[in-house]
This record gives sequence, C-alpha cells and structure tokens, in this order.
Amino acid sequence: MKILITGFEPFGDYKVNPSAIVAERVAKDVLAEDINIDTFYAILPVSFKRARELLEKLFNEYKPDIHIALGLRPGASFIAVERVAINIMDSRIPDNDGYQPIDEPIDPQGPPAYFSTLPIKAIVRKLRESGIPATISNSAGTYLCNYIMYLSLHNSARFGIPKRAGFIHIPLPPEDAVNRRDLSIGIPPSMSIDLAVKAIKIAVKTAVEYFNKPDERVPP
Ligand code: PCA
Repeated sequence: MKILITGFEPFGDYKVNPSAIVAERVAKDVLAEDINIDTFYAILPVSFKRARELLEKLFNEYKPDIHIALGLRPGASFIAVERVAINIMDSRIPDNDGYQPIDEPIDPQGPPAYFSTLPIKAIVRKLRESGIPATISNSAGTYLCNYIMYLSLHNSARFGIPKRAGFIHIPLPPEDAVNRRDLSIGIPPSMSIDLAVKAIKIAVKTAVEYFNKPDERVPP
C-alpha cells in the first residue's frame, strides 16, 4: 500500500508551516514502523501553478493508493478532517508567486465538488478516542488547500490515482502562536507538532484499515 502525504510550504505571514514538518515526520515514522505501508512525502509550494505540476508529477511517478494532504488552518484548536472540496479558487491573499484567482473554477469541465474518499468519521472518532481534539469540517476554504484536495479527488475520479484521497487541516504550533499577538492580547489556538504527528499517524492507519471497505467510507 503506497501512501503519499503532502504538506505545504510557508505562506502569507506564517514563517513556518507545521503541515510540512508533520508530513515528513509521519511519513518517516510510519515507514519505519509498518512493513506493509510504503510512504512518501512531499512539500507542495503555495502556488496554484507549481503545486499542480508537482502533484501531477507525484501521481504519475509514485502512483499512490492513498493521498493524505495536510495544510495549516490558523485559528483552529483541533484537527479538521475535511469532507468536501469545491471547484473554485477564491483567494483572500495572493499565492507565493503573486497569483490571486478570484471566483475562478479549478477545472471549468469538472464537477462542482468532490467528497473525501477517506473514512472521515472513523478518523475523527479514533482521534477523539485518543484524546485528540478533532472534527469533521465541511469547508476546506477556497485557497490552496481546497485546490489540492479537489485536484487529488479529480485525478482519482478520472484516472484512479490515487484510489482514495482527502485533506486534513492542522492548527498552528504553540511556538508560532505565541508570536502572533501583542503581549496584552490573548494568543490564537494551537496544537503541538508532537500531538499533530500522533493524530496524522492515526489518520494514516485508519485510512489503510478502511481502504478495502468502500461501503464504510463514512461509517456511523
Ligand atoms: N493552508 C492554506 C494553504 C496552505 C496551507 O497550509 C489553506 O488552508 O488553503
């Protein structure tokens, strides 16, 4: 079973992107711990053009069975397992190449939306059982994260690679959250990298466990 785990480079005024650190650590840990799982990680640029090119290259060369894409969701205090990707790019800020699409479809010929093909409810349940704050999210936004989730599911629907795909947002790490506000103002929510790594490892193992249970894609 081949699993691609992607994170993102920093963007906007976020100096680090925890999704890149977590993608690398999870891929290496799972590879070392489980002989049945082959993992590969990649850090995607926060660029609509370059991220798409790299994603297509990864799909063509690595041919993952499962793609778990990670990104930063500033302001969240929980792991957000995304349910849906929508066919729109509507950017509040330019990407790292200065490109800022507004109200543009990702693919004018593509369907309006795709649902995650990861076992999102099983993942959230297992995370909560492990004491990790987690929820299903019904919007991955309209920026790079939604874009990558849409492209992955679009490739999956058309070409069968990957067979299953989805997106998980993680919070700011505390090391970054503490620097983001004036000393007299409360700081934004955060989650340690260690806890986020633990969470995404659980998500990877749950995705593998449910890989061959298509009817239990969204178990109760
Ligand atoms: N978060 C952004 C893009 C890259 C990232 O880590 C998003 O939620 O779209």
